[in-house]
Amino acid sequence: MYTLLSGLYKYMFQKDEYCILILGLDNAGKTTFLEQSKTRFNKNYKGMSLSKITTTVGLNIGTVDVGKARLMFWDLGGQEELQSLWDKYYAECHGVIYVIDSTDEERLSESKRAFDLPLDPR
Ligand SMILES: Nc1nc2c(ncn2[C@@H]2O[C@H](COP(=O)(O)OP(=O)(O)O)[C@@H](O)[C@H]2O)c(=O)[nH]1
Ligand SMILES: [Mg+2]
Repeated sequence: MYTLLSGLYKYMFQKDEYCILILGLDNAGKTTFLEQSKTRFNKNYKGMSLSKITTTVGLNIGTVDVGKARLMFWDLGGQEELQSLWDKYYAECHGVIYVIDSTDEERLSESKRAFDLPLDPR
């Protein structure tokens, strides 16, 4: 009976969890995207003022509930020395969002290189 009830409870209330990586160069707008998503989808979340977002050091994790799914966003630092860590996270994640600052034309090629990086044979 317990198994039946706990199974029913899980079916009704437990959310499927998915991990989504947010990648891109530093200053591309990754943390801003995450804050905007949290503000939009989490009812009681009072988003931090966009002007207060500073450079992400290490990993910034945010959770967003959409319907029956719980999305865990991993906002990774985009600085060059951190880019080599990106592929360590691929095995753990279900999806990747790659953020590009389309107004920063000077860094578009750098962004492409970083995007291609994990595909390089080592
Ligand atoms: N105008 C404008 N500024 C943005 C946008 N997204 C991010 N920014 C600004 O770009 C800077 C870097 O954003 P941030 O989210 O910290 O980038 P991250 O390093 O990729 O996490 C911040 O000053 C943001 O306010 C956008 O869509 N439009
Ligand atoms: Mg950031």
